Amino acid sequence: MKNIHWFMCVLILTFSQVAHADPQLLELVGTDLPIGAIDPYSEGSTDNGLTWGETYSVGTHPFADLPGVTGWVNVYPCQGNEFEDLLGVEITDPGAQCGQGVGPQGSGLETVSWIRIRFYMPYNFTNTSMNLQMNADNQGDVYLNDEFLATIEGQTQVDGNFTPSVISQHLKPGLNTIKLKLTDWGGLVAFQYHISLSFDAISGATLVPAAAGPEGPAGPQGPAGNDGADGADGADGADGADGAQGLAGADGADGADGADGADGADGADGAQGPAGADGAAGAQGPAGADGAAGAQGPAGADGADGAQGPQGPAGNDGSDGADGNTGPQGYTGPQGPTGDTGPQGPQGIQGNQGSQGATGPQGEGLMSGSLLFLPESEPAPAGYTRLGSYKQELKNKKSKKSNKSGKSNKSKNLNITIIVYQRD
Ligand SMILES: [Ca+2]
Repeated sequence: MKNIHWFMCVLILTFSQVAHADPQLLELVGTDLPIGAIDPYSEGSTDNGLTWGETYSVGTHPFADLPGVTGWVNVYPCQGNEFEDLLGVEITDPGAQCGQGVGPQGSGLETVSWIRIRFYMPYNFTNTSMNLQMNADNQGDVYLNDEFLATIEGQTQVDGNFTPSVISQHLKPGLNTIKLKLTDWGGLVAFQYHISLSFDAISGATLVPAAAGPEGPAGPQGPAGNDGADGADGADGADGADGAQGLAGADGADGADGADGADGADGADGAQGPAGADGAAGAQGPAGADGAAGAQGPAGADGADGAQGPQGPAGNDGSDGADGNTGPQGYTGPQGPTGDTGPQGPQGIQGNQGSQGATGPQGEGLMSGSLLFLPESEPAPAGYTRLGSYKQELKNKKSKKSNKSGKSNKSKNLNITIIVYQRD
């Protein structure tokens, strides 16, 4: 499929069997291939041209397309905003894996990739013109055979600036290279192109297939072409014309002189001899160096979780937290036990004199120094001092009254001990 596309779209040739030039056309489109397809015309480099590899169709792009072109190309198999690229590789570093820049222009964080398109031009081409159209996210510097042509930003159709005189100044027979320095400022990164190169020559241009490896050295020069055939004898002895130059070979030897003509009037010149045969092709050059390494394969599946490790050592105690707000007042608790009697307080201030009390009962009426006589059986009274005692015989009057009743006829005296107290 890819080879068919390459054959049909890249190169339109008109062959010529004779030595006069015909119109030739080389047309390159990047790209209308499906997403993930390798662009057969361009090669990419992420190391400033040290090595070159494939470029990829990355599908549509938010920028406007070039007329007649629908897909975009990137050196990386991604545009920088997917979780994995077109080859299934997980994207963990968009800058390294997709060429995605991370800053605006001039921030110093741009990423750069290079693209090149190579083709061979025949010898002796004329009337050359190039229609070069490119889109770049975000900036492209365009070179032809290392000669700077233009800088484009976003969609810029570099068209019409490359006049035949400019093109003829930079184009050359043999290998030619168009380069694009692609600088990205962030987000998506891709480029798009449509190149039409027309000229007149006896043969067309030949594309160097992408990722074909470096160019081999030139082969040795082919052998000289055969000598041109002798010119036909001139009717009147004129020399025959030189043989035609062999293609790519050394000049053919001069044709042999024609035979002398007969005397007489000169005849007309003989017809030109046929062209000499083409020289043999040069030996094939040595094989090119190996192409750049392929893209990294997809990441493997995640491994199973490992066993739980041993418990780590206890951490240090954290610092005390800030004091909390004062909580609401709690419920009243049960009454506590009676406390111990406290020390005697200081003497209080003398109170006011109380009101006069009620009149008390009448006292005993004895003044200090008065004597009080009490029988020995009575307890000592308060407020008195005992002075002494004595015995006294008392007449029993009660017994005389009883005698009048006739029951008791004999009186009896009472002997008692009297204690004498004195009022204090
Ligand atoms: Ca961008």
